[in-house]
Amino acid sequence: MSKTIDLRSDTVSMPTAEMREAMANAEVGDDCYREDPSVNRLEAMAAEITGKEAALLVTSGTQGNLVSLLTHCRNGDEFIVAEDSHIVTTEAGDFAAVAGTSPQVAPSDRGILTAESIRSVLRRPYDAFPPTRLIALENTNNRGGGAVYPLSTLAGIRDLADELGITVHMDGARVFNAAAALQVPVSEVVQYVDSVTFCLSKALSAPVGSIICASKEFIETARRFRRMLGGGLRQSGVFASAGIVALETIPQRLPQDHANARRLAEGLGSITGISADPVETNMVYIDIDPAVGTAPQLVDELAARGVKCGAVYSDRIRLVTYHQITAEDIEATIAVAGEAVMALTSVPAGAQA
Ligand code: TLP
Repeated sequence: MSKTIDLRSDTVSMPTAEMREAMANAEVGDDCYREDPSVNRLEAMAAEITGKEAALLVTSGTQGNLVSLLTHCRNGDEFIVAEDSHIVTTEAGDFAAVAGTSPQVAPSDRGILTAESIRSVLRRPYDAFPPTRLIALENTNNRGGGAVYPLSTLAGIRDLADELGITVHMDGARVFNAAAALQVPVSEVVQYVDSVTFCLSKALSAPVGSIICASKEFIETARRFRRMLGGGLRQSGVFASAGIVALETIPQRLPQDHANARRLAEGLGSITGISADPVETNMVYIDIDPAVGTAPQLVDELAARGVKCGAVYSDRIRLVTYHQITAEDIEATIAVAGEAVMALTSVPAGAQA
């Protein structure tokens, strides 16, 4: 196979020709003076799409989550979160190192919390316990296999947060995928949260950027924290313009990515030695039977045949679809995976690297 099929993440998605053209012709200004027309337009679009009062462009999902944590919490506060959440596991420990917060992990099913699971970890007010200030939800849930929060679950969590007088943040890096899966507008999904961060540079295929959407007051404070973290940019319209095209053109294509992911899981799951998790959005998680080999071994065999993906645990692999991955790429990947498993099983036991 000559073409490389890169399924490591939707972060490797490339800007479309239309995005590149918009970037080349972008109207720009100094965004720290709030004078970049492309940034202003992108933020206004994001606020409208999410149904929030205001929006703020940040450099990455990590920066968006960190700025949101800093805005919601004070040093010493705790936030409730599901195990394996990106915000805790994969953002370089910024919640502790920079925001001075600690996580209180609540049980979840595929990373999806419920009002009941959150209630189970609540503690009485006591001066030995950090004050619980925030619930942080991840939608879709990455390590949960791209799982989507049902709207009724979000409504229950909102009610609980109101009862407790605390706030709710959504790490909505892939909230457009969640909305596509539920077949509802994004505003319906995020109506239950005080703040949401979504990423332009993942399934939406823009080269750079994430956006925080929330109340006007929240965004004004968030702007100060963004500056504190070195995220006050100048002519950022050069990439905000690609974000505008992303919002205009990519969300309607996401159901195709989801169909490709479902077909990929079905094809891979039918190979002896591989089992696939249920697919809800654009992520496919597979487990490899230890009798066949380890996840890193299968990843290497696939890479040798032109398919890139990533081992997340010793027996678990993630593959992610996005708009440059075609239905033909999916069929080619399934065929290559069959060969890769065959190659592993033909190596005598004990001789594997
Ligand atoms: N996730 C990346 C890696 O860090 C694992 C990926 O390939 O999926 N929230 C969620 C749910 C994410 O999946 C990610 C990135 C982020 C936040 C952080 O976004 P960036 O990479 O823009 O800082």
